[in-house]
Amino acid sequence: MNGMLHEITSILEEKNAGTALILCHHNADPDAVCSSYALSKLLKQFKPTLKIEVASPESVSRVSKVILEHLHASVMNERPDFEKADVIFMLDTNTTQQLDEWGKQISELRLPIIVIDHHAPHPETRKIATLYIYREDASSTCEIIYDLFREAEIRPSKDVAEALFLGIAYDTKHFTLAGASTFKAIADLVDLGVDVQEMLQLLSIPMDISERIARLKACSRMKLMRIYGWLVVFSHVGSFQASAARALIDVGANLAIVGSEDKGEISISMRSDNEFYSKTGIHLGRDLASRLGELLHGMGGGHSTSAGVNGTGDLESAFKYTAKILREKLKNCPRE
Ligand SMILES: [Mn+2]
Repeated sequence: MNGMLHEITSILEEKNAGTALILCHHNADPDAVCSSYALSKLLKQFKPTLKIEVASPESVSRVSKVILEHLHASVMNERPDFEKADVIFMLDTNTTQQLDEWGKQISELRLPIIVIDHHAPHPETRKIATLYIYREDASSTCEIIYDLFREAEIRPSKDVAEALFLGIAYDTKHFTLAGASTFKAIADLVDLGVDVQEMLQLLSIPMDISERIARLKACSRMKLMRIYGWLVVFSHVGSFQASAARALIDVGANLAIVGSEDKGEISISMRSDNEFYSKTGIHLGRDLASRLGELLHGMGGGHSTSAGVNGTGDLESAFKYTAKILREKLKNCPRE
């Protein structure tokens, strides 16, 4: 991972870049907006004249809005002027589908695309990327950006340290998923003046009514299957699929698959508990989401216990196919 920053700055120099565009996935979460914020500050250190715009299709998430207000920063939601950009960054985003229609547009441009991410790389994204900075062991994209600061031997300002802290805290579910390298980074960030309690307070905004309703509906519509002893649940909601899937895991499922279908467009979120992953070895991103993505003529990917799929078709067939894959895979690892 040495020299990652050098590779980025070489591309900027080679293109004599005047304008850089940083894109994050739709409904951008704190890791996406905070890593974009920190990266833009880092790039400015190398080239103060560089114009940088951060954009995300649709809106950023509710908690991201609170954070942006705290940082006095903004993320554009209108389509950026791709034609004026010299280089495009994709942060915390492993498929172009997560950029909605912008994804197709940027893959048709002949611009260098630099991807910085901690989700399992998607082959299509690899194809369009000029440079792909990926670390699966990183807790978050913010942790990768923090490493870029260290590589540059640049001390992050307090606001950048706060942003990096927030992205890491969010993606590690308040550090329950953090490993040793993450805690070391956090200790450094605290030394830079981050007030931990103040930052955690920013992240804990009450859930809004529509998300609560989506979670409750997901529970009431849930279909429970026992596959070789594993509790697998399927459900559907119009929005907040990821939140609903998390809720179903909290309720007691080993694996939760929650979809939405709108005029043939399908989007599915899946979550599993740690026991499911450690005992079955089923990696949701690689073993389920990407296969389902192919079936739905779309894309799927993600982490071991958290993944998503976008595509076209009908939800019922998608769920049937998922159950079929699971029956094949779980045959050899029943739950005692
Ligand atoms: Mn992330």
